[in-house]
Amino acid sequence: MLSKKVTEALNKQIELEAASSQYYLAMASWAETQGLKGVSAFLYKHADEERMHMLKLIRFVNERGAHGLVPALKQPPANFKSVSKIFDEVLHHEVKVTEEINKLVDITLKEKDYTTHNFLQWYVSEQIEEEALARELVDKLKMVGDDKGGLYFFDRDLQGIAGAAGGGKAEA
Ligand code: OFO
Repeated sequence: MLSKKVTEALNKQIELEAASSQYYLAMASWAETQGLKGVSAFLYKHADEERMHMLKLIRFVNERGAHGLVPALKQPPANFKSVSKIFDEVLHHEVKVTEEINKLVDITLKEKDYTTHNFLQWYVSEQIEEEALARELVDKLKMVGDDKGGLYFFDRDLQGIAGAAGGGKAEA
C-alpha cells in the first residue's frame, strides 16, 4: 500500500507527464503547419511516449491500492518562434522532469518505499536517454544556424528517427 506522501508525489508526476505530452503535442502541431514533416513526426511520437509514461504511473498507483488521478491541464502555447527554440525548450523541460523524478526517488527512500523506488528506476534511465537526445538535437541545430538547407536535412533526419519506431503518423 502506498503512503499518502508517495501517492501525492506520484500523482504530481502523473500531471507533469500529461503536461509534457500536451506540450510536445502543441509543438508537433505547430511544426506540421510549417511543413516540417520530420520535426512534427518526431514530436508526435514524443508526445505519445509521454502519455505512455503517464499511463504507466496511473496503472502503478492503482495496482498499489491507491488512486491515480487524471489531471486537468493548462493549454500549452500554440505558436513557437523556430525549430531551435522548440528543441531548447524540450531540453529545458526534460531537465526539469529529471529533477522532479529525482525528488520523487528521494521521497520513496525517506518513506522506505522500496517497491516504488524500484519502479522509478525505469524513469531514471529514461530521463538519461531523453536528455541526451535533446542535447544532441540542440547541438545539431546550433551547427545548422540559419542555414535553410541544413534545416532541411535536420528535418529529414528526424523523420528517419520517428519513422524507425513507426510513430507520428496521423492514422496511427
Ligand atoms: Fe516522461 O520523459 Fe520526458 O518528460
